[in-house]
Amino acid sequence: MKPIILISSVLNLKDSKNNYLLNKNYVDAIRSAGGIPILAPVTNDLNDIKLYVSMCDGLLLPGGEDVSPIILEEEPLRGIGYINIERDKFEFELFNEFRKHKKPILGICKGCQIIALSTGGKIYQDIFIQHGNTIEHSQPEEQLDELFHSVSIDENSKLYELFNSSKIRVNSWHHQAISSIGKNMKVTAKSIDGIIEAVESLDGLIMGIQWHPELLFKKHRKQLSIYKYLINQCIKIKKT
Ligand SMILES: [Mn+2]
Repeated sequence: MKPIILISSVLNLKDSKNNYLLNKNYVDAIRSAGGIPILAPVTNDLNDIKLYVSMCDGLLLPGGEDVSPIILEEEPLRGIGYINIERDKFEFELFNEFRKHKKPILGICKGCQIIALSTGGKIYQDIFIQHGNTIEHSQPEEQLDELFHSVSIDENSKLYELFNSSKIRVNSWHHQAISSIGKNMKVTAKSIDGIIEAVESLDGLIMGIQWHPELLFKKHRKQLSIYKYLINQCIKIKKT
């Protein structure tokens, strides 16, 4: 049976019509990689979250709003975008439950930062203010299916095994990033300015990617290997 992948889904804060929101490309990528996507709306009910986790084989934490400065215990910096603390809390609980049951997790963009914070790492609220000298990490939104900046990949990583290359080009649409990684995690890719662009857990069950492979894979097929990795890990876990 195909692995069932839970994807968190949130209210669209930009409209007042109470629509839930998830970019179709996440669903397309999970399906193309061989999984069944299930969209889960934000809840703070821990029992419901446990049920979700028991129903699903793996977790996809998608991109989204900025992490709340309340979660970070910091003051908001200039340029902060939409925040959604209910979503942040939901995704932390999802992460904890999936992790507790050793079920695979893929975090994209904001999801990558949720992974860092969930494992005891830290993030920059704004790389352009806090990191100093960076290259451009914000492509025009309508060009996110195009490759943009390069990243160097650690040869001792699952990510390297997927691309079989120590340097690839990726797209980029973020102003936050991981500043320090958490326990049992390692950095697997960086851009030339030192911004962390990918992480994975030492046990290989968690992968965090700062770029958006789901927006690239239709033109750049190799990028689907990141989603295939999640699905293959789920298949492997189910067999044991
Ligand atoms: Mn970037």
